[in-house]
Amino acid sequence: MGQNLAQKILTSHLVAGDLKKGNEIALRIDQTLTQDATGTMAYLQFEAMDLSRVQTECSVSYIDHNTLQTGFENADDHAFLQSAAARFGAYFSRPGNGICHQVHLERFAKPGKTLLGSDSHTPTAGGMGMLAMGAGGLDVAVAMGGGAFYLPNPKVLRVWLTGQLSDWVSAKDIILEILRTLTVKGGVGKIIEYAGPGVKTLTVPERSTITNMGAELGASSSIFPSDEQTLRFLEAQGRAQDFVPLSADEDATYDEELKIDLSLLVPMVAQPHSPDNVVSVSERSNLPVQQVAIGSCTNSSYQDLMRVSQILKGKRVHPGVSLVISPGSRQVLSMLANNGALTDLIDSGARLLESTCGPCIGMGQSPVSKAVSVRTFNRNFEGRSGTQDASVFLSSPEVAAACALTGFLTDPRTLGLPPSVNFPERFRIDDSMILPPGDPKTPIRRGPNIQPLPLAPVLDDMLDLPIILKLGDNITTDDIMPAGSKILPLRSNIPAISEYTFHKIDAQFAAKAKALKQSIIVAGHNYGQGSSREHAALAPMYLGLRVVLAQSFARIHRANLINFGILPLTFVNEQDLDRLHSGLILHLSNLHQAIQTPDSFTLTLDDDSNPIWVRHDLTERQAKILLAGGLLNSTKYSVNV
Ligand code: MIC
Ligand code: SF4
Repeated sequence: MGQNLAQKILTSHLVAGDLKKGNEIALRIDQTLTQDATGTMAYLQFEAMDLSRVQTECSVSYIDHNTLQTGFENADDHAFLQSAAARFGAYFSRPGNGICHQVHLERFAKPGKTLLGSDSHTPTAGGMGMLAMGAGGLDVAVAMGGGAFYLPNPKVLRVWLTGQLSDWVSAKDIILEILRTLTVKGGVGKIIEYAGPGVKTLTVPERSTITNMGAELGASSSIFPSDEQTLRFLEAQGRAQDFVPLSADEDATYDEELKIDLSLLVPMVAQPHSPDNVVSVSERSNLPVQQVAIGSCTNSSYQDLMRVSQILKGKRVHPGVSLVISPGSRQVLSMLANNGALTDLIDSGARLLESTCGPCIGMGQSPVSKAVSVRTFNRNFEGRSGTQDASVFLSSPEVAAACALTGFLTDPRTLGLPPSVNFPERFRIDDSMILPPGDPKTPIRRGPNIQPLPLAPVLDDMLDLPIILKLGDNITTDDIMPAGSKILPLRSNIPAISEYTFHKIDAQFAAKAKALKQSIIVAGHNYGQGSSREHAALAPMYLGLRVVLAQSFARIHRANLINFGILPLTFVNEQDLDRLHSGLILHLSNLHQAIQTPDSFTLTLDDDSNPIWVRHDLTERQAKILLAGGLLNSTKYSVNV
């Protein structure tokens, strides 16, 4: 029987486990990427493992998240990361060179290879036919050291594309339609594989908009075949030698399928406060808009911004709208400057930002109170923009540009002739802001913002844990550990950043947790969706969180909990969540034995009601990590744990 594309790459990289049997599999990782908000932890962890040089084909350390530099903290992190990259043998993409996923696509991604990144949008490189996955920094540090990456054996969902996009409809509308259909939980445990005659109509940057937002489906990865479009992109990037053709076998089978006729799609928006709250723009048109933000790793390619510049050329941004644009990379920015499109953007009244994540992660450009902000980004979680009461809508660049001109949520099809951008024969290639691996003797620069890593305590056999928080469904890692310009600079300092844990849900959380010393959280489905930030596990661990009992977990966050010694449990009977409330004490006994046997076990309650049945679903490897008090704590630690 033939194989699908995901299975082909999984098979060629499998080092443990069985693709047919389910359970956990382990993969060899060819490339890694880190960014500065998660990278300092990853490199501190790499250092703590006593490894001298990275063992991958290529590891790249990017600076793109924390570039506001309102104090010494960001710059300290940059200096640390630059010295660590040189010493440990990684490439270093300097601040200003661009957003990790955009630059990786342009300069490093290769079809058929595996990529592990300490950022949930690492699957962007799936647009290049690469199996690219997000993970916590510690898992990436292990992969940099040559260790395998473990993940639950994914199902493969085929999205079968037919037809061709109509004028003014774009790749963003395809992924918004998929989010509307499958929801933010719909991709959990799956690789989304794109196929069908519609695939060849999409360029690599368009495909990458789609694979990027597969993260919002909760998918482990998303992937497109490697074909003429891939070759065309690689040739234009001067990397034709990296091309290999790749596609599913004719008789390949899939676990699930979704069919989309591209010609039926219309311009869409995701409404506040979830990327799956999708409707057509026309359903919300005439809503006044105060801010438009164009950029992020989803929609800031050369073609995206060229289309925006054509829409804005010769016109003026509406006086009631603040338009900000952050190009995805220095390559994109210099091409816009070179061909005059930048002048069109400036003349229209757009405000130009650095080629970084910027407003996407609340690093500046928070909108006015109660604003409607239309953004080409991938996440619109409440408060992520930095303005708690803002309503953030996610859209394509075309919709965003139309709103900037009219001051209302606008279906761009009302604007007349659509933009038309030729795919460049050759991108402007200048890798001078990517520093190659340096001298292994390079001293590590450690400013006062770089604090030592806290280690998890060993899991006790018996625990009496008060419920510190009871939460609902789809709790994001932004809820657990918010980002933004005040908190992000503390990513290398766990004692300081832990003060902000669950800050937006309960400003007293850190103080309460410290007073309780040990605690448990109970929650609904998809706990920990969103970002890969391991700070959402590290900081609660530092504050004494020992167990999370949820109806279900997001993949990356569950792995991060285990890596940092927090036991993730799920309910056998989901309705039991209704019986729990904060303050109640849960008793766990014989835990060591319980997590080493596959059976479910019980927690007793101090109100003497019936016990609660729970499951751990840990593999033997994960149970060992928990018993040792987390991955780094394990005395028998090796990169092959
Ligand atoms: C995000 O988009 O939320 C981030 C910031 O890129 C995160 C990583 C982080 O928290 O540092 C992600 O997506 O993993
Ligand atoms: Fe950066 Fe936003 Fe992309 Fe995260 S989603 S990597 S913050 S641009």
